[in-house]
Amino acid sequence: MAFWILFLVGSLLPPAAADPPNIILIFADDMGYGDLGCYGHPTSHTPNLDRMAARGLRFTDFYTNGAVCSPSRAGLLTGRYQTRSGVYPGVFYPSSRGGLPLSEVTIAEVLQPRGYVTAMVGKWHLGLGLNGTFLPTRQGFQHFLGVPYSHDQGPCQHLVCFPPDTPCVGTCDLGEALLPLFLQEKIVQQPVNFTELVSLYQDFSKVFIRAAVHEQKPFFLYYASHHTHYPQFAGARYSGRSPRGRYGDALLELDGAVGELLDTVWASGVQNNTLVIFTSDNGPETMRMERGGSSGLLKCGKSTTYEGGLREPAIAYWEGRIQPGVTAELASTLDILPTLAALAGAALPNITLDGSDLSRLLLHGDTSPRTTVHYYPPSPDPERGIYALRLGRYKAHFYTQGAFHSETTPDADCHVTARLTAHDPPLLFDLHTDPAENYDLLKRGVPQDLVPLLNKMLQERDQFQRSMGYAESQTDKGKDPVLRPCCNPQCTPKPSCCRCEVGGTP
Ligand code: CSN
Ligand code: MG
Repeated sequence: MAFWILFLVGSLLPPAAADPPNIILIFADDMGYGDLGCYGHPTSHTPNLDRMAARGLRFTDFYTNGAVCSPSRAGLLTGRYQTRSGVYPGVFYPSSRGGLPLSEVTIAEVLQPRGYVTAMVGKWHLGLGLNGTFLPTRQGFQHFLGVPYSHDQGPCQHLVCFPPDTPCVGTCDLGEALLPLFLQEKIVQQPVNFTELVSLYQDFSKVFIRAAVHEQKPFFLYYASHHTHYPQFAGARYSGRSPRGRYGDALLELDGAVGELLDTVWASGVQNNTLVIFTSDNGPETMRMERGGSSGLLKCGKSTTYEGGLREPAIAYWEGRIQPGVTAELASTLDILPTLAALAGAALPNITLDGSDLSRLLLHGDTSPRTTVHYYPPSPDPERGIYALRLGRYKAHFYTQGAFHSETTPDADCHVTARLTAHDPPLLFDLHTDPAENYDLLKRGVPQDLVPLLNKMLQERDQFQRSMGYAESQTDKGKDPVLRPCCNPQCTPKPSCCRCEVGGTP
């Protein structure tokens, strides 16, 4: 009886702004729409993410703003298109001069003034710079343990990968520094030991959560996993455990990590005041064949503007606050910053934002304020602008292009040999009846009844392009070998002497 009274009173409480919720934002790497058990993969084992989906809200139509890593992460953390922040074209490299400009305002910087403690663990990929100029510690994260870029951006045959004690498959980027692990702004391990990396991340995350709860401060944890980017790896606990092979084991390790984060939240008693969001940065690298991800029924993958490049699995879980279910409402990584700001009662930065507040969708099942999705290729330019536009259920492609990352599947449209092609009239798909983008509605010309829709889409595209300001490119600022991270800066010959064994581990 008392339980039910408390439950009723609890459900009548005012929105969370009065009591800022804890936030755990989990970002997977190169995971496709079809990779999770709860999105239909037959041999992926993802019990924890599936449980989170069953107890939370699972999105069918959730998008990222970038078809590759750095632009996607810039969009997630700033709520702004990569074109506005300058995180284009392509991605950052270990010795890139640029980074996410410090003038950009990240979610961590939005939440800190509301009293949040902030931490990031995992893959950053928004720049390193001279003396760590662009590290997360300079972008609002009080605590950081992780790697500043992709784990294939170094000679990966030196990494201990999978199964434990065997070198990684492939060579990755030879000539770059051995992969460094940073604690705050200091390298504590080089190269990274992948058999232990996730357990280090778990210890760090749990200590952070428990300390914040103990201090009675709201926390923001950005957990950016290296899984399931190539090369695949997993610790002893998960190696050889999945029927899906090496990709499956890496995914299983990520799923186990999610389970441990949720267990820590429950064990700390803050489950009713903690929002957990899970999604991924971009579609799968099908070029890796069975070691890459899957976009399921969607067309193509990473680096393309087909659905497989940008539509992602996404789950929002908040025990007792978000009604469990599945939603087909439109949502984007760009919406996360304004949504979290609203839930936390934090002020928005005084700059152009590209996202919408989805808090009423999450908490009350309202329709999404988002009606459009703009699809940028990895190398946007103001001449062409967006390659595709989604308006409601319809998607128009103004340009299509295959990509190296989307090689090897039977669909030739995805391959690098599918050159940049302009479409006028655009290709038009009804994503409700045809989510796989198989049947172009304008294949035989423009039917009369679709003229108003087409005009509306062209108008929306023009309006969007006019509103877009292109910042100076940060990824095109070139590289400087001096910027390559080295734990042992005085050593020679570089970069091979940059090697620090255990002892320095956190
Ligand atoms: S990404 O993957 O960082 O997850 O997007 O590891 O686009 O040239 C992408 N790229 C290395 C990568 C290079 C990556 C590129
Ligand atoms: Mg990625």
